[in-house]
Amino acid sequence: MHISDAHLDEVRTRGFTVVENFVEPDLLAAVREELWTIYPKPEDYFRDPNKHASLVRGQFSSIQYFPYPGPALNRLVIHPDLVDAAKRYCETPDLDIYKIELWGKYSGGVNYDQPHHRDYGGHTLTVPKAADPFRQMTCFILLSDVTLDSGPTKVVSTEHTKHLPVHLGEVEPESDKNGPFGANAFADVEVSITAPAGSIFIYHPQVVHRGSALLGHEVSRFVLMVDYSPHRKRWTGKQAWPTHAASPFWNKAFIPMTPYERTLFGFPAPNDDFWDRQTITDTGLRYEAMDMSPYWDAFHARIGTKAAK
Ligand SMILES: O=C(O)CCC(=O)C(=O)O
Ligand SMILES: [Fe+2]
Repeated sequence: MHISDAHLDEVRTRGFTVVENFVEPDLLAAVREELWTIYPKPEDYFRDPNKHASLVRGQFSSIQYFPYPGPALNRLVIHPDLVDAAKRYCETPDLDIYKIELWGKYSGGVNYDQPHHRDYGGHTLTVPKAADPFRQMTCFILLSDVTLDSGPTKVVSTEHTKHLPVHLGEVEPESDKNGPFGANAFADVEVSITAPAGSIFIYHPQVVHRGSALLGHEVSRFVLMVDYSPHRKRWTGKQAWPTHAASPFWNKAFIPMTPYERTLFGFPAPNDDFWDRQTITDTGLRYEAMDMSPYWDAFHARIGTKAAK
């Protein structure tokens, strides 16, 4: 579903927004089917949690990085409406996807409560620039219904935090149980992000928030986290895609993308002067099934020649 300008303005003015029904029902169903090739179905998990102890050893133990085994999750990270929203939020088509994580949480094992914190410490080497309207855009796509019982993210509107120095609040969420703001800070004003599966929660990495405990009996929560930013800020980022290109799923995820979608991962656009006869030929050998014609066409247009028939 299209993400309106009003929703993006909310991210700018109060730090976050929630758009329900963001993922179409068919795609959501396909994504959920794929989830069970990665995580145990909740009923299977709760039949014998000991069998899956590695998933709940720590808060972050179950996180899985892009790319994924099936096509639906891999498409969801570049959903056209998400890319469109990122273009409008960042006011440029020149974007990076700088983090993709899938996170399944199951109740009963680990306590997912976190202190209030800001995420930016792991998203930039500097501090966020207050005057920069083109911020990093961090998103949680909810893949299961999130209720008060199933560990909603708790968020604090920036109106309650804007007087606090920007450096305050950058912590590893697990490392300091009280957090930099003190115990129970913002308890009265935090908002629980409860929403049905298929919703998207968008915020930015300066926003104070926390993960919360899964309070219900035998409940679970699944989210896909996808973060976008304007390209070329070398001090920002989180994951280096060449590392993930070693995954057995990389080719399946990457080859079907359009040339523009590949640029979101740092791949050179067809008109980039990286491309010459050698690089187009050899990249085509590396990615055997990739259609290299857009790269050839742009190359020939650049040097003023016709493609060989
Ligand atoms: O899982 C959540 O709801 C939030 C987690 C979080 O804020 C974090 O790990 O930085
Ligand atoms: Fe966080």
